[in-house]
Amino acid sequence: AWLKHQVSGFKDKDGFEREVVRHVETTLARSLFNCDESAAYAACALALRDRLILEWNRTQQRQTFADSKRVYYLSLEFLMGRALDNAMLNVGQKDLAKAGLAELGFRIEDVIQQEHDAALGNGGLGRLAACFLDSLASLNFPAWGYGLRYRYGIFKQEIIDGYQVEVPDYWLDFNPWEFPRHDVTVDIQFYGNVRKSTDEFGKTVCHWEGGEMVKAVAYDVPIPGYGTPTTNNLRLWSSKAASGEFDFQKFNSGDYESSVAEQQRAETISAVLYPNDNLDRGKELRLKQQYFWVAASLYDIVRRFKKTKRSWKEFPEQVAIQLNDTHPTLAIVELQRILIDLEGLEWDEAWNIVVNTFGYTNHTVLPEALEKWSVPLIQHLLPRHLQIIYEINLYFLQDVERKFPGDRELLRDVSIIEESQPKMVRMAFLAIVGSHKVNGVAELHSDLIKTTIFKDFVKIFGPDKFTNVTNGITPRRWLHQANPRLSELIASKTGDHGFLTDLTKLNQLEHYINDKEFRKEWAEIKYANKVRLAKHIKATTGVTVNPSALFDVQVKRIHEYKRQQMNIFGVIHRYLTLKAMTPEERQKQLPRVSIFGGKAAPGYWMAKQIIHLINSVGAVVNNDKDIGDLLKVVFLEDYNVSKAEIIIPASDISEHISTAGTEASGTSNMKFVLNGGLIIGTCDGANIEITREIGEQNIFLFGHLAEEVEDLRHAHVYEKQHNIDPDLARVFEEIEKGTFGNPQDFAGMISAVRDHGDYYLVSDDFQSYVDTQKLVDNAYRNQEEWVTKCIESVARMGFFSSDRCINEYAEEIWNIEPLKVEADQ
Ligand code: 26Y
Repeated sequence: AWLKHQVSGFKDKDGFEREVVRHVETTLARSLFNCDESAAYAACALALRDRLILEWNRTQQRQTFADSKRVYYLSLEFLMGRALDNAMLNVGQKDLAKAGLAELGFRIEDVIQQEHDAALGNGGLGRLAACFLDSLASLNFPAWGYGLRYRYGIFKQEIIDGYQVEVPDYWLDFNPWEFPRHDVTVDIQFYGNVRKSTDEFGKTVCHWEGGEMVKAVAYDVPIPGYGTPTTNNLRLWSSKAASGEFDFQKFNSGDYESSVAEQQRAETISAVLYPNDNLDRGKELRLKQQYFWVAASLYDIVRRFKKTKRSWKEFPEQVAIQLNDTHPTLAIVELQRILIDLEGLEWDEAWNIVVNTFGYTNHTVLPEALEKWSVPLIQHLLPRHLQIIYEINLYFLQDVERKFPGDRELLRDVSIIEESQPKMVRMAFLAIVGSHKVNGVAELHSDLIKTTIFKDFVKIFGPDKFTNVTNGITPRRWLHQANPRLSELIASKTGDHGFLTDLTKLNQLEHYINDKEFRKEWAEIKYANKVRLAKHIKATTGVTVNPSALFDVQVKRIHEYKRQQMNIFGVIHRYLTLKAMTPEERQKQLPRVSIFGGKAAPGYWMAKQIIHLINSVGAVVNNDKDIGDLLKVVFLEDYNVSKAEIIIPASDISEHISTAGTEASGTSNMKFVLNGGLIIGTCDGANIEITREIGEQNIFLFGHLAEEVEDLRHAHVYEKQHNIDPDLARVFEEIEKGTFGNPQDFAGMISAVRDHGDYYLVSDDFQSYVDTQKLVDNAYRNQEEWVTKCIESVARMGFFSSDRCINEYAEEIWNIEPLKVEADQ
């Protein structure tokens, strides 16, 4: 009953089996006798895909026919993970598939694991986009995602001798989830110059001429909603040479090699995802990616709008475009260009349409992550766009001058063009000026952008332009799929799986907090998930861990602001404390497994040093006979979405310990709590709202507050040698003695704290961190109370569904409504 819509699925397992066999024998041209797990995966995916396509076509027809407003989510990253399990669950066919596969001699878990992750993203921002697509379809919103079809996703991480090594992630060998649309192409122009002419009415018209052409080819990915008739579309653009397979002129004149080279140059644009997360490097190829993707997407959106034969002023009533960070900001300029240069609208009329169409989401306040592009680079690559940017800036600054006459400082501070050498275009400022709403991703973050980096814009546009939409996660993937046993247990108490579409229903669990049988099953499920992770740890690292120990997890991109260095320093402190004890004392300590995972940007030297230290500490601690099971330290290689699905449900405590004010929201914090784990964390990002929802008694908060950070940093500047916390100094001493290998290897991490101002306040928060970890130990000793905390927390996590989040965007920013289907509602 909770699955509102029954898709055109298989009637029974036999029907499913027949289709799998058909695909094995015909599509894959293999015999059933040599059908291995990978062939079983392929056939299973193809069988399911056939059904998905029907729903997808119907959805697109329905949405076109209804002619209602659509939302377009522009994101350079979509961190989708695997699709098969998600597709089976969303269309309600997993049980049947499981039975069918079993008859063919396969375990569904093994088949699912054959799939390569679609890893077109770095971290939080990309995974958020993926959760949003799931919610948009599950809530029946007419929505499209637009992104790039990278040939290489985020690199695969190998750990060799304790160091990160990057391996290319070529993932497209077999991808049944994408449909090439060779008939949907857009020619994209680069370079060239601008010619002016005068039309018959004496108006100046600009023509962007010459330069290079590259072709964008659409690849579509179906996004099924959970139990809904909606299957939305994710359109990814791939680049190829505009002249087709070969430049025939060059080919015929014998210059075969250079025509192939040209082809390859064009394909370079969509070749690789940039692996930086929260660090802007200003590479020309990345700007090319951004324009390529934005221009193709806008051409597509405008083409679709034009088919409705409406007048241009209705554009914002038909189209909402959300910018996932500043990466697609050129879309603002491109739409203005289309309207004035190609469609002949007046500037003001066009600009009104533009502003009412766009919304901009900010994901960071870190200065090094705020995008800027040099004026000479834009001038070279996109000459007409630079002119339009200057004109947007001119009108904006005139407006500022009218509101605040004579304030030269203000004009300089808010100018879209930074008067540096070379001049730079500040993309966040352009995004703010060109959008009707700007949002942060958690309350604290949204407050911070209003009072720090964007405060002048609040003064100019008023506070209503700025809003908060606290992030959320999809409970389908992050509870139902990742933790099926917990999902079933919850369903057995709440009556059905309705909590998966209305997560606030989890609050019914509060009635069962004292239910003995329920608590026992709850604890058993956590234990089973830990056993599963322990097996994974053994298989991938060789380290044996005790599933009864407290599992302490920090998995996320490696970054100084996220403070994995503080965590490993804390681990060393724990190790030294244990070593100093008598064997009798040691007997009384609580065993703990410290689990790390995450990728470092290939050029981020300090992050790589942190990974190396974690592995070096593990090598010593894990082999120390005095320590045994009391402390294990593991670094899990190649953290990604499918690994997260194993790791998160197995956590007892997870670490979300960023310097206050630096982590915009965090979303894994929500995933861990939803899976019955607790948090040790700072008062940062969504941790604050999680605390408000689940109660202070259920979270381990520590450290300085965001409002104190600036003063603390400032104070260090005046102390020549920063006064280090004594326990931390002891840890440094041990590293410098060579206990964990060559101390030179870790000198940078230590001097960042001791000699370079400790920008991330590792020393300032260390005492508080260590003390709070002791509280965690003590709390875990009381298993009864611990389980109570976990159940109470899960019961109160309803707010953090991405469904709630998407409904807020729909209401506050996009002004769109779901598209109901008569027969289903
Ligand atoms: C400029 C470019 C190199 C760049 C590329 C990727 C800049 C930023 C990023 C990625 C940022 C990111 O993942 N931000 C995270 O977004 C999450 C979703 O809102 C937040 O939960 C998380 O706090 C934030 O760090």
